[in-house]
Amino acid sequence: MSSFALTLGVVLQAAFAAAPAALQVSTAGSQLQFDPKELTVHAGQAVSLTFVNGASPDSNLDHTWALVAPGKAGEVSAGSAAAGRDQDYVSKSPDVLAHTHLVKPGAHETIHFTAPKTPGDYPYLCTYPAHYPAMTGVLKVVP
Ligand SMILES: [Cu+2]
Repeated sequence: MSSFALTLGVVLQAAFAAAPAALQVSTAGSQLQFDPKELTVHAGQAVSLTFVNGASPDSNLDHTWALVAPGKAGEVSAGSAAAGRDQDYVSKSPDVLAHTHLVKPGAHETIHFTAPKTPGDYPYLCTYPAHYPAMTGVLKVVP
């Protein structure tokens, strides 16, 4: 390979790594489930994530989407229930890495955050009281 092609390859790779990830996750209709239950991003990548509450508008099923540190989903769920509706049922714990507000049925919210710099499996959950552990998934952060 010529050094030009090699250089071009490195430049393109860097450009793709820097491109923001546009992710979408919704509820599985009115079920207490996320769809999909697995998402993948690169470590340190800029992410824009749209969470759609696909529950029937007359269901009263408010939801959140929150990304948390590995192993902390249960703890964050409990802390979020204690946080109450005034805080959108989202714990202020530093283990919460990114989150939406409380999203009403039929509504959606787009949030922007930087993916964790350390590769690994990061849980996401709905922090509304008692929706965890049903409403959970994994953000796979890859190098
Ligand atoms: Cu929920």
